Amino acid sequence: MGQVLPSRKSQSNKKLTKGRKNAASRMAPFLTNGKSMFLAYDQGLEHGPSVDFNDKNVDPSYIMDIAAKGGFNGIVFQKGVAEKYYDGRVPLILKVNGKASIAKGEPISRQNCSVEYAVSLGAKAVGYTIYLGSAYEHEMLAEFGRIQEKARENGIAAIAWVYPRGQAVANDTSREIVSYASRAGLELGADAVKIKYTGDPQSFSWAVRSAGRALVYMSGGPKAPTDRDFLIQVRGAMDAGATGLAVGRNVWQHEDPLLMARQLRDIIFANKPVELLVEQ
Ligand code: FBP
Repeated sequence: MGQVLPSRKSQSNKKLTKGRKNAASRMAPFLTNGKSMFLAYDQGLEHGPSVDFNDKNVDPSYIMDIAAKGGFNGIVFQKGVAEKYYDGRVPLILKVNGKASIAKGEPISRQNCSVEYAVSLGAKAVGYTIYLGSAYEHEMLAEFGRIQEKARENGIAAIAWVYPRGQAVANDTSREIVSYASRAGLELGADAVKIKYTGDPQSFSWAVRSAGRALVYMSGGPKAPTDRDFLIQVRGAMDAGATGLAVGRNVWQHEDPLLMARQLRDIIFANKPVELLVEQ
């Protein structure tokens, strides 16, 4: 009897299933029961040490330790910091572009590290910032396209920081612009998008919806006046369907970063209300 070959339909279904499974599995190193939190530490390049750092957090070893002891699912470094300080305790997301804040004008952030080099440093994902709406948007869209494909070839995730910015952007946290950012991430092939919070769960849920199967991470922002203020934002993002949070300053500028990390874990993984964590 001749061999029974699988039908063309079942072959293509298998390919489709494999493609979808891969999309989820690329982010798997960063997920705990489908949720996660990342510690971001590229502000030394983005803002300069005198703006954000103090005697403690200027030292990347201090941050590596917070990431490990605080139960973070990922640490975000530029390559220079990764080369000298990454110790493997937490999965690495390597930022492959970045810019300083000295020059003003329309923002552009260009690639400074190859995907292959990121992999050689231990990265399980690459991160890339796109300033959507900038006069140089086209350059970043094209570059992210190449990086996303290289990430696929190397079997790692591509995470897009999508920040609408430039003269054309009047309000970078409006429902319209943030959902445009998250959708752009999906359209461009990002496995996950990191976007600003819109200010309330209803409007943020449209941004999550617009991202489709791309996972959504809320971006932390400057340190909030109180813990409660920040935790309310995180609670809102999670209620809106976010996968988690990518945070920097609100953790490592905190006088007790591990306390803040524990409160974030309580919201993200244990689904606790803010009222149970901090006093009114
Ligand atoms: P924070 O939680 O400190 O805001 O970090 C998130 C982040 O995306 C960093 O990765 C990046 O350095 C910073 O924000 C960029 O901030 P901005 O472009 O808004 O100045």
